[in-house]
Amino acid sequence: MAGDRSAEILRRSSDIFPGGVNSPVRAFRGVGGNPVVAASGEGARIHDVDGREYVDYVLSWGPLVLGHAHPMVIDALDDAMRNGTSFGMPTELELELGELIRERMPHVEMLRFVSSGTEATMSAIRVARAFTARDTILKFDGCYHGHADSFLVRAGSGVATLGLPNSPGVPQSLAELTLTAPFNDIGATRDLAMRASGGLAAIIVEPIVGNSGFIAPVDGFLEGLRRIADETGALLVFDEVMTGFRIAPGGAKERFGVTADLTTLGKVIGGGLPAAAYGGRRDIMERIAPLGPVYQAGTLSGNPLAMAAGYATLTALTRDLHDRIEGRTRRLVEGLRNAARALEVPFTADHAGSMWGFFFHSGPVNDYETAKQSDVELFKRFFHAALERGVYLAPSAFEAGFVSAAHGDSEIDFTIDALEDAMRFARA
Ligand code: KE4
Repeated sequence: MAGDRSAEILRRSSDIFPGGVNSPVRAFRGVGGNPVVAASGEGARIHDVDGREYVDYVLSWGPLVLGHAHPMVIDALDDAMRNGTSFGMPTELELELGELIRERMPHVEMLRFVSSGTEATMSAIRVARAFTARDTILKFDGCYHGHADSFLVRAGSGVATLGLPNSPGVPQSLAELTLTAPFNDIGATRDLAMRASGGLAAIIVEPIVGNSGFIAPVDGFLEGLRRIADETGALLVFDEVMTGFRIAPGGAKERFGVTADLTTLGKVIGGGLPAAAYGGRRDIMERIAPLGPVYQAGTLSGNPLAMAAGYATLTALTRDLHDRIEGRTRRLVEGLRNAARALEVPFTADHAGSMWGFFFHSGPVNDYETAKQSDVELFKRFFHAALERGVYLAPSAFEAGFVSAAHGDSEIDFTIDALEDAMRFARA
């Protein structure tokens, strides 16, 4: 349960912010009870305003792949901010981060920085619609691509957590331009794509779904999307806002060998500050203003502090460090599987790189409909039991978890013991 100071802050916040929060999934509506209020973060740990400590597996919903307040990021910010915090002008910092991203993901031939994943996906769809001169897009049930109107159709993350079918306020005429297929169902996807009147502008997908819980693509699914895109003239968009620099150093292309026409990034590339990007084929990105006619702009796009934090983060995230974090993530997932097996709790868990997730479901979970059949009530009890034992998980059965460079063997051992005890308590 949240402490007294958290409760008091939330009481006041609820008077000024809808639900007391600045993003819905933080409100604990998916697990009940009051959210804890963060006070500080150090490495793998956070402290709430009541002085309680937790090993953190949310890591700001993905950005903090190095952990909280990493010295390299703090030093980079300290240097950058003394030169000013924003210019609204080109800077060398944005160039350095852009070139580093392209070095790691050469298929991103040209990119544009924005300040949130929503801006990145919204802009990617706009340029895809312009490039193809088509209006209809196809997304997947349970995938979340941010809160731009076209995406709030059977989305994941907070939309799934709150059980909202689709968001009011999205014009029906626009929602009709978004088709939704079941993730991992290439037949249904092909049928929808072939029947789309006027053809598809884009197929957008989370290469590994992190917004319905963790759901990996079955063999051949992403390759199938590539083929459908090629056959129909639609652009393939990999939304890597969450998977980027998490599932492999070179992202989905390295992990799955499938090349998207456009890629969106966010979270990790800002190192905890607001930065995201969209990019890909040069012939598509050259349609973006001021080079081309497709307009997109942003006051704080390429903000020097965010660029400095992102550059420090990606520089530190060597292939060797990525592999080490992946190894600890694997040990965590295997430890939880063993605990569930010993306790005879229906459970399935998986990971890719430093991103992981689980369901209280015997598995396999290959799509959102199956994910929704998991035992959410057990998840709620488990979440709070974990919190009481010093482990902070995503407050939703439909989110992924993350591990950072700061999660050492002692944190993983502590977590496996705590979560096994939480599972024993929650299953009763
Ligand atoms: P933002 O606009 O929140 O920066 O990014 C939107 C977005 C786009 N694409 C993917 C694959 C994403 O996961 C997200 C945002 N992820 C959620 C958590 N699942 C952010 C947390 C929140 O909404 O508070």
